[in-house]
Amino acid sequence: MTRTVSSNSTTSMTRRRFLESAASITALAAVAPSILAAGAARAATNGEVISGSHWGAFHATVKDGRWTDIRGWEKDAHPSHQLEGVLDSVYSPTRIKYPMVRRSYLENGPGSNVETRGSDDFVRVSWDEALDLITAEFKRMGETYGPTAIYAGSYGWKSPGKLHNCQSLLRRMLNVSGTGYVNSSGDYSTGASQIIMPHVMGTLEVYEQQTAWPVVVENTDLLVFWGANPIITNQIGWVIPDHGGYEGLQAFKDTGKPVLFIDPVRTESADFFGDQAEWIAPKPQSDLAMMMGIAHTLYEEGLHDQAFLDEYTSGFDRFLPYLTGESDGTPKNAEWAAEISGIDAETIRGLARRFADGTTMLASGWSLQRQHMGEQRHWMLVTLACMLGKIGLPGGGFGLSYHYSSGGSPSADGPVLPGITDGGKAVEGAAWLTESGAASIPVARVVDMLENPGKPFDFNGKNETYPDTRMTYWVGGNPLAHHQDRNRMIKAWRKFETVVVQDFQWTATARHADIVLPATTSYERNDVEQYGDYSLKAIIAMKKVIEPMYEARSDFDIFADLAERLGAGDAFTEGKDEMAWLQEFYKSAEDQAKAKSSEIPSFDDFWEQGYLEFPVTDAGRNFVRYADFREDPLLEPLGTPTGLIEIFSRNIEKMGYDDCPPHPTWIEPLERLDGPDAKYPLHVATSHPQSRLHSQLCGTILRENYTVAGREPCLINPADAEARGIADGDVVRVFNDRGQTLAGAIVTDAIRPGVIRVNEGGWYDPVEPGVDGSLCAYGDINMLSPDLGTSKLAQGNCGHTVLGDVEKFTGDLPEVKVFDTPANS
Ligand code: PGD
Ligand code: PGD
Ligand code: 6MO
Repeated sequence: MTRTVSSNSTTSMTRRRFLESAASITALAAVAPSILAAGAARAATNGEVISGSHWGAFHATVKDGRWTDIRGWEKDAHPSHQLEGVLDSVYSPTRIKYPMVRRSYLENGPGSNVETRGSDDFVRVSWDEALDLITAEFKRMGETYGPTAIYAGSYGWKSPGKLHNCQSLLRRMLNVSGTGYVNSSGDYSTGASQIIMPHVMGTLEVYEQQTAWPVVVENTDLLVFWGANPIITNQIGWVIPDHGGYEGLQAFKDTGKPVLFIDPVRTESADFFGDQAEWIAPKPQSDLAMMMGIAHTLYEEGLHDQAFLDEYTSGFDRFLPYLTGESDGTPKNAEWAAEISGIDAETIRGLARRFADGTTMLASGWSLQRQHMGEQRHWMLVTLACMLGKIGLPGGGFGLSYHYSSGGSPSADGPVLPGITDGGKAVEGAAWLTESGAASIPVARVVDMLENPGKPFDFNGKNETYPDTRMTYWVGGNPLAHHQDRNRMIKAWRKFETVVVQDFQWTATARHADIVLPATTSYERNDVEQYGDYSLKAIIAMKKVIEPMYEARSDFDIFADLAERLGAGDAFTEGKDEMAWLQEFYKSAEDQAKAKSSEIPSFDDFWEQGYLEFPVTDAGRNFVRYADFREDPLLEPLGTPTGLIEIFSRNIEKMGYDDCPPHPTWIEPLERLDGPDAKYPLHVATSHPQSRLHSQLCGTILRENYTVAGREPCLINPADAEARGIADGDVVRVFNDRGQTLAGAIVTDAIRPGVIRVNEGGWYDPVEPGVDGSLCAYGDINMLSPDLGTSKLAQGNCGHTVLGDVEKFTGDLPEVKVFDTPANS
């Protein structure tokens, strides 16, 4: 395909004419649309409809074309309370209603007055005008700057659905039209672990099925949640969550066995387990030291499993001199760990003895690796689990996904639905790592890229060069919420001459864009999706609940329209409309069923019923991670170079990185509580919110249940509050030398002294938009976080490496404006 970008004759085509021509192509579709499906594409005016979301499957009640009520699907025993916000998000004042263009951009063209992004007003334009501007800009980018001018690495939590996968659709449009762009790899969730784990375990670990809950319930003597809050974070799924993790947690609770939480916060999960829960609150970012103190005790007291280390691991002998201090003069013993973690040495020794006595499951969340040197944390957790020797046995070892999308929920043997492809080359076994694009960067290095075009960077053994990008098209993500060091980012953002944002709500990112396109929510279009990220227990018809509001269009239609303007409409749609695509995905499920000599209902019957369930199998219920490897490490080797668990990695050694040595190592992070370079007295935890998915649903009524004085809550220990004259309910200013935000104080002993917490995802609401260092009125905690890579190995984000301070706010209280409808829109 040639790399031609042209605003050819189709650019003058009206939207209606485009839809007509798309419809005529549909007649040629490979899968003939059924009679039912043709009618099904429309939303019912009255009645109940099944659909799905990141928060769960649900029934929606519709009256006279308006969505009036929502209730969890009856087969989901643990629906999320956030479903209420899902309904509200559709009617929120933050909805983007029409295509809009920033005034200076519209009047003066690309690159104009970029410093007024965020303060400039917007002008309503027609769809044709907006899409013409974009296609012209694609063309100019290619002609002026070449194939790496457009950044389309667009990251974010979009919505589930196999067709309206807006990020795949964006890249599909660019790929099929031969428009060059820069892609991204990895994600913000597990940036460090998903790169280090393949070196250590030969696989990603973080998005893989865990030893099934029934096995844990029966065999685990001590369940340890190390920096994990499963009651909160299991509410959501990347697909439609089955919430099976809650059944596991409840069943474990029913056994009365102990559950240990290692977390600076006494979380909702600890509260859930009541008296069974024990809480140890180390200083944040000190976990590696604690793990080493435990490992040292195991070794010192002969409690480690040498036979396991000999048979299943490689390189313990290279790590041991470091652990004992033989190689550097510092034994990593319990006293050493106590100094760093603030947990006394006897407690650390006691943990070693308890872990070794019986079957211990070390279940870790991911905050530990969204920290500077984050790669080391899970590597050391695995090393500790190796010393305990229970990996591959029922209920023992470690797990990196019990807190996420219900890892450990027993699996069914149902089909796996395919989805729309981005037209690039997929990386085997890792659908989110596509090889499409003229260049690619590690996803969290976007600001580095803008600041350093043409400069080299390291990444997992490779040395690459940052491309020179001038335009971005962001869809399904909110970078002005998710990325670190907001002030630095706002400046770097000005390097883009054109910013296109396609969303359904006026996020801070949309407010800092040049061209804003209104997408539909999932609930204004049809799709299909899997139910249960790990259990794959069902397929859900994500039916259109209501007709699109205002001038919103589906992501598929918008990108199909752009592809058409770029001369690649047919290649984009392959002649299929929404329902034809859904039928094609379903056809694959039928084929998979046939291959297993079973049958599933026709598409029409499935659509009518709204879901299709698959029974959980015995194999799913009894699944033990690494049982095969344990049984026979020669016949079932791991995917590492040695086929064994690599406590020492020769591949990493060859990379020669000063910030990622070849075995787990304590290295000082950029900053840590009471650390050598600590400029501020408090650590700021930036955990994931109870009543939001990142920034999603922040613009809804759910906010009423958690804000304090209309701002994002800030947990603070009574000792720290008293020292600063802060009372419960006060508006506070949280700050460091990178940025500042207001928040509302909650004074509580559920947080360790020296640590405060403001959850990630609060909408960025600058009091003086466009002004460097402006105060955020609402509570975007990424005002304070540093923007640096975890290390040269993974280049993940460090959203949890934050020091700062807090004071009572006494000035004139600025209004929170970010949830209002912007002017003219
Ligand atoms: P969301 O709020 O989910 O956050 O960052 P992410 O950008 O994913 O944003 C999704 C956006 O997509 C929303 O604006 C939503 O309206 C839009 N959207 C949803 N569905 C659709 C659709 O169908 N079409 C279109 N066009 N738009 C859609 C999350 C990221 O934040 C993640 S995953 C993590 S793990 C990180 N966590 C932290 C952290 O722990 N601490 C800090 N300090 N920072 C973090 N940032 C990261
Ligand atoms: P966090 O809330 O960041 O969640 O899952 P992840 O496990 O990363 O952190 C979990 C716990 O770690 C918190 O209780 C926090 O106090 C603790 N913690 C923080 N720093 C440290 C530390 O240094 N040491 C120790 N021991 N503990 C620490 C995130 C996952 O959640 C992801 S990536 C996504 S994309 C989803 N996001 C959401 C969401 O936004 N909202 C909800 N309700 N659920 C989610 N689930 C997913
Ligand atoms: Mo994440």
